[in-house]
Amino acid sequence: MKIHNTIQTPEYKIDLSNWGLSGSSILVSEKRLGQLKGIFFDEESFEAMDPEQVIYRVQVIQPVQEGTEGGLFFGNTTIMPGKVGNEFFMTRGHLHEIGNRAEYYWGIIGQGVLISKDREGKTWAEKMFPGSLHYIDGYTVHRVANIGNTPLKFGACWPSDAGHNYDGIYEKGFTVRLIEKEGEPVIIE
Ligand code: M6P
Ligand code: ZN
Repeated sequence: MKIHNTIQTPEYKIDLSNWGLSGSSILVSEKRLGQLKGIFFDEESFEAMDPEQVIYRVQVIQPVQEGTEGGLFFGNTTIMPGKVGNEFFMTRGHLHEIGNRAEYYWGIIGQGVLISKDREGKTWAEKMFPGSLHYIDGYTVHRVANIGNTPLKFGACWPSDAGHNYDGIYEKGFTVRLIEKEGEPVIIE
């Protein structure tokens, strides 16, 4: 609440040791393995795993309603360490519903890789680590994999009208995957 001419306590806080968020309207969600069907390549290994296993958690501050033009959302995602077959746990990945909307990601805890794909179908990847900062241009599919043995936490800030489009992930898929080969993360087509 805004009270005229007073110095107030801010509505939201970040715990700077782990970027955990607190405040009035923070949404928390969890993605379990069973909700990520069709995302991982090795379906046999997928079926053999516990579908209730939590793969990642998301915290988001939504000061305005989703879809509001001009607002900003601020959040973080924690991906557990692990693999399905030899493919690292990762977010589902998405495009923005309003294609030209961009986003920032940054590494907070752990080791990861941001995998991107642009409109022309060109794919590339960037290392994520505490302090890494990533500008994700509009019209770019983005997904993050945890390549370490500990949880990976990354921050995100994006326009409140960007929206999430997951269709492209299933239709055409990512043309690249991040797997472990001889103990090292590698990208395969
Ligand atoms: C980041 C942001 C969110 C996104 C979340 C999980 O926190 O980009 O918008 O929802 O990661 O990613 P996804 O929706 O692809 O599973
Ligand atoms: Zn996004």
